[in-house]
Amino acid sequence: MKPVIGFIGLGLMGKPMAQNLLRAGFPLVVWNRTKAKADELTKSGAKLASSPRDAASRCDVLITIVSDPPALEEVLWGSQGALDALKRGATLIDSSTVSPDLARRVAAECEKRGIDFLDAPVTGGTWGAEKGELVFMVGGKAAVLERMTSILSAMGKKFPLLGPNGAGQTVKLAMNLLLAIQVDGFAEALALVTAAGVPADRLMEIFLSSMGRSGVLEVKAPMMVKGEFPASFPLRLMHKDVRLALELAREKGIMLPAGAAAYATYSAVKDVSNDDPDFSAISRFWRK
Ligand code: NA7
Repeated sequence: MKPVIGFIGLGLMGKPMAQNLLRAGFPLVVWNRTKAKADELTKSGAKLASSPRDAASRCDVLITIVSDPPALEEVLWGSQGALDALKRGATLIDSSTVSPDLARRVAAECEKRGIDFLDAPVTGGTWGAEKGELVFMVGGKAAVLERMTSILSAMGKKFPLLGPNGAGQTVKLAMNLLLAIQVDGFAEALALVTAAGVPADRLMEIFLSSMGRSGVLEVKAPMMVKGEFPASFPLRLMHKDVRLALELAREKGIMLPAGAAAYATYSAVKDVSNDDPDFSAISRFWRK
């Protein structure tokens, strides 16, 4: 019999992930702060929980994917928090992007309660979430990951174990730092040619056949040239991830000068954007 899965956080990423679990035949109990986002899932057969605590009490495996560290703390430890309601022997998988330090705190609290825990943030964007082709970056124990394979494969194509709890979040922050800097780099190149009076198309022509091209830029560069930024990965979340990467660097005593510069630019754009754009909207920094 398939385990009952609790799912908390039906945002851009969480909803398609939960849909894939339903499609794969897992019994699903969902909770989202904004209840309406659960409608499609409940129509397709998911049960609706009244709180994180209620979702946790009704499942064998709980998956959380919420915005940021305060949101995760709220769903786990808030007045209706999930952690105290999980059964001994249950498994918690957190796919939010948070600090490695918070992941280790969650792991310690789980251990006290006899609950298995994996930090398993994802990469692949909404496209990967919809297709069930996410890559999970996993921190935790191999035996726990092994038991979760059938669940993770309903949502993703790869789930390598990267080390003990916290390692998944560490690699995720490093990856997003890299993506943030690449997209900032293209935005600067675009600003330079445009300011110098050469049309953006000319830059694109060379860029797409040069060593400078990359997976993320093949998707984001055309959006930046057009000036259209529908959120696939919102700038507010990339801003949070670069901040978490810089905090981790400070904690470890290293400098990330390019990351710090990119953070300042993302911050400036975040402060003037009220439409929740994609992180490629960093190129707005140079718009008059
Ligand atoms: P979204 O689309 O912004 O979704 C965020 C989700 O987190 C959404 O379900 C929110 O509920 C939920 N949230 C935010 N704050 C809280 C609090 N305080 N309590 C409970 N639930 C909360 O983000 P994505 O799906 O793109 O990304 C999710 C994570 O994956 C994030 O860490 C990324 O960096 C990677 P709402 O619907 O707003 O009520």
